[in-house]
Parts: sequence; C-alpha cells; structure tokens
Amino acid sequence: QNLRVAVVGAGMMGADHVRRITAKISNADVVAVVEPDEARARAAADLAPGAVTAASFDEALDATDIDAVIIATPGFLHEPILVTALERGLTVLCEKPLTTSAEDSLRIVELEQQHAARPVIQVGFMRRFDAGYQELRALRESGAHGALLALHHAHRNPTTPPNFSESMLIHDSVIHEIDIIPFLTGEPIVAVEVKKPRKNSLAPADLPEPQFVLFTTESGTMAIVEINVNAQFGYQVTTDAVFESGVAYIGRDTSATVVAAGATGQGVTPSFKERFGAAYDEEVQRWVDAARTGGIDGPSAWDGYTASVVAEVAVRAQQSGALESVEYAVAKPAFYETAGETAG
Ligand code: ISE
Repeated sequence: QNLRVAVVGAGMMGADHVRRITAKISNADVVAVVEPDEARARAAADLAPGAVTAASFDEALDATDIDAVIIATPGFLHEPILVTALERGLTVLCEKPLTTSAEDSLRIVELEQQHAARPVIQVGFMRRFDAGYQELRALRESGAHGALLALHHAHRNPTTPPNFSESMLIHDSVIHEIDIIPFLTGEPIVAVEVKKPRKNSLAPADLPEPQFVLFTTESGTMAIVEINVNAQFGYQVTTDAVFESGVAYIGRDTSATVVAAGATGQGVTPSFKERFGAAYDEEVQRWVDAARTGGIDGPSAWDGYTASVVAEVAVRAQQSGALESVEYAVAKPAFYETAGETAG
C-alpha cells in the first residue's frame, strides 16, 4: 500500500512537494493538503487526484487516513504540527528549520524519544542529498588532499519575500550552511561571528545585507558564508573547499557553457527549486521508502536541534558584532545514533 501523505502548507515549497510526490515519487500519494488560504489549497490539491483540502491539520486527520506528513509552513508554525504528528504516531518530513528556537527544538527531541521507538522526524536539509556536497564530504573523508582547512560559501537569492527579517537571514537561509558545515567537516560548530559590509540599496530598507557569517568548527576549520538574498540576478549556491594540497568547488556549473556571438555564457538557476531539484527528489523518495516501514533516512530532529542552537547564537552574533561561542545543552542521545550516509 502506498504511503498516505498529508502536506501541510501549500506555499512554494509545499506545492512543489505535492507536484513531486504525484508526478515523480513512487509508493506515495498526497491524500490531504492543509492550508488556510482556500485558493492556494485548491490549486495544490488539484495537482494530486483524490486529495482533500483542509484548513487545519486536525481537520485533515478527521477527514482521511494519514500515515505521514510533510510540514512546509513557515518555520515558526512547525512546532504544534510536529507535536500532533508525534502524538498520532506519524512519520514526518519537516522543512527547515525544525523550529525557530533551541528550546522548542529540544522539546521536540525529548517528545520524539517519549513517543517513538526510533527517529520518526526527518528535517528537510536537502543539500545532504546533493551530489556536489556528497562529493566534497567524500573528498574530506578520503584524505586525498589532506585536512580540510576552510570553506567559502556563497548563498545568493534573487530577492526576499515580504517581511523577511534580519534574523530570518539565519533561521531561513544560513540554516542550510549551519547544517552542511558539520556534514562536510565531520565536526560541530563551536563559534560564530557576523560582519556586515556596505548594505545593498536594492534590499528592503530594514534588511541589512549582505552579511558575512564566519563559523569555526571544533578542530579550527573556518567556514565563511556570504548571505546575499537580494542579489537580483538569480539563485546561486556555491561552496569552495580548501584542503592542504588542493581545492574543490561546487555549484558554479548548473548548466552547459554556451560559446556564441563573441561571448561565453552559462544559465543561472532562478530559484532553489531548480538548483536543488534533484536533491529534493532523492530526499523525498528515500524518506517515503523509509516512512513506509516507520522510519527516516536522512537528517534527524537531533540535527534540527543542533542547527537551532547554532542559529540562535548566530542571531546573537548579528546583534553583538562579537565572537560568540556555541554551547550544546545536552549530548547526543543514543536514540539518534543511526548509520546511513546522509545521517549526521
Ligand atoms: C529558503 O527558505 C530556502 O530554504 C532556500 O534554500 C534558501 O536559499 C533561501 O534563502 C530561503 O529563504
């Protein structure tokens, strides 16, 4: 029997997941779209034959049988849906961030251990499923070019949606690097500092960006992130890894290079949907396959929690301008010790 999935939130990402599950993913059907905006709910449900629409998650649970849920609402609305899903024994794919505070994320991690025998919440850190990031991680693990010394990350979006605040630069955008830096280095982040160069006049008046966010990991590897989300030209996410005897970079070649009319050029992806399309497909198929037997196959709520801790410190660093150190309140519980190449 196919996995019966509810998608909560029918914005850009939620609607994309409805389309993906219906058109590309095997062994799963979208049976409910939960979205208070009726027109949006209908538009997304029309992509999935037979799916019901509901204004709330509880309404959807009353209306139809649901095995698993994809949470794609704005981050600050994730927590109550996670709690309901845990109480109902559902498996979850929760878009990032897990929650928008370390305290709330820790509560989810504790609740998951009370309600489930093994991890049932996967966090939507899709970069772990991207071939480029997997290659960089394998290079570091192989030791072929010595130790990994530094990472340069560029994270550029064309524009921001309305009401995108300074802390959302961290919780919504840099959260991806906060997850991928430990994935690449194999080490936790221990310190964060933020520097703010000259403001882009094309960014909203109350959004001081671009910003440089500098992370240090346990052994002293440093990762600099240029977060630059009103860059106008398109969507670009690149990473350069500096090893002792070589460098490796990913994310520049997202299309063929065309030489014509006296110039050489390459396309730029318009949004994360295209840049990470293959990664999302891989992430969702593997989650579906694992969820059919009640598990997950990717970053867990623990990874969501540690990212929340670092994000909170990074928001503090935005305000203080100082080097802020990261303390984790609890050690990783044995419950989260899973194998698997995309696990934490
Ligand atoms: C958005 O929510 C994402 O998750 C994208 O991957 C990221 O690039 C963007 O900055 C976020 O707003």
